[in-house]
Amino acid sequence: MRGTVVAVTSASISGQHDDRSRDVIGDLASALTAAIGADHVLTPADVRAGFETDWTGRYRGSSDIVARPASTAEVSAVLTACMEHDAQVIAQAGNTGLVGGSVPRAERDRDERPVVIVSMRRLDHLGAVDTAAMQVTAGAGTTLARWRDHARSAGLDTPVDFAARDVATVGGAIATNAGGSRVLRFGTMRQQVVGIEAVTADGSVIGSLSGLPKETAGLHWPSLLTGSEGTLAVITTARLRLVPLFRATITALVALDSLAAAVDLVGVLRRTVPSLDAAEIIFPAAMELVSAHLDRAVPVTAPDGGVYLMLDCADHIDPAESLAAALGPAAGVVDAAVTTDRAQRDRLIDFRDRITEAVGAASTAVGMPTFKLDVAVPLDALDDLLDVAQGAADSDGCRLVPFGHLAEGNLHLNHIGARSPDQIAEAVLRAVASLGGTISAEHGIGVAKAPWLHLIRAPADLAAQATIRRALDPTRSLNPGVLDATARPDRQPVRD
Ligand code: 2HG
Ligand code: ZN
Repeated sequence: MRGTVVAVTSASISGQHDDRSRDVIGDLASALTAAIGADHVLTPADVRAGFETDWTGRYRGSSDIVARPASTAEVSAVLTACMEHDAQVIAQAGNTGLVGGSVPRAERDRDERPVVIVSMRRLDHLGAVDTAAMQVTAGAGTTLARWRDHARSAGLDTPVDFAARDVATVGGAIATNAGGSRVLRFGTMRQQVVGIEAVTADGSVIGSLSGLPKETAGLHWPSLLTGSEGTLAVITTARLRLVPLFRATITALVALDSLAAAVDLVGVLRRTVPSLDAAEIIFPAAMELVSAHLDRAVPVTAPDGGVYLMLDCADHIDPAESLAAALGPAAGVVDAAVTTDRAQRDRLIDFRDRITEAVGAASTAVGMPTFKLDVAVPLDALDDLLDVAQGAADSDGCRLVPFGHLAEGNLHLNHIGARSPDQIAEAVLRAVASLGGTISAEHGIGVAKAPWLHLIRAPADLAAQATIRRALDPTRSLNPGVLDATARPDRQPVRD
């Protein structure tokens, strides 16, 4: 948990407001205290500060109160109080988001309304694993690692996994329709949510946790709320699908002579190796960075113009033979380090899982937050996308570190030391759209991509989305600015 727990006193309300708004915030703090207890209504600026900046340090906003409810009923009481006091609500859990969607808006984009961050961390309950239905109920604040460990303790596994698993939560993963490395086998978070409970801006509780695999009885809340980034309702609990726990695993770090060879190999593996669990692409710039960060030599070397693929297979029977049969004749494979040993696998996987950490360290070293773009294009457009991204990075003078999830054509373009992020975004996101891709594959739109949403959504489409949003949140209280196609790039992001 971040920050210290302190009781509310009127003296602890921040000094940036006039008397009238200080009164409103004081009244709201009292109402929240009555709803969830003084220990969970945090007002001092230094305590709130821990909730006001995102993981990258790029997005920072200001709030008046942090409320920490522990149940759906408490979330409902918090949102009711917020509505009565005309407050805006930012739901936050792990705060590992990368698009500025889980922190409040920057001071300059704020209006007069009070801003409450609703921290979901205390909603971390896990129900008993239903092994027959292969489902479990989890509070929105449950971390992906706890969800996974809980499933594994019952002989099952979780279908979604990614590097931020120790901090990222179920609620955040649903809100952003997160993906990660197992998408090629099990799909994104959207495919895992079989039931949902959420609270709308007026405090109403909607949804169901019955988890019935077949039901056609009106709107499907899991489908509507997944990916809505806290703009339609605050997700409090989810009924989640589980998958078999495959104990026979093998990991291969493969060096290939070209991106085209990697794309072909993944196609072969998807068609012939049903145990394929992950196919992560690491470009040399990312491999060099993570290798230096880990102070560990890469066991295989890709030639100039080559790439690395981190492959993972998992099955009930040893997948080694089928992987070897597919890798052996594959064109363009230069070298491969293959292991079934747990400790050695972890050391190999570090070269993929710790790239974000390595990028973070490099950003700290240059004293600038990294500019991250998460995009996807059809596989045959990846080369063109990389050319545009490299061109934009060269014009800016920053360092491009690309890696991602190859089967979905999903690249994470990290720009270290970027001086003109908006110009890079403009060039890359326009190219992505014209190549038939998406400006966000798994991180969401947040505030970071909102100005470019129009590139991939028609005006009528955006208008229909705005109508749905207004219907559920008529006072525009939930995560304002996020997923807002009318946002202008010069209003965000906040730069140091
Ligand atoms: C991953 O795939 C995450 O590890 C983070 O989506 C990507 O740091 C990033 O750009
Ligand atoms: Zn990713």
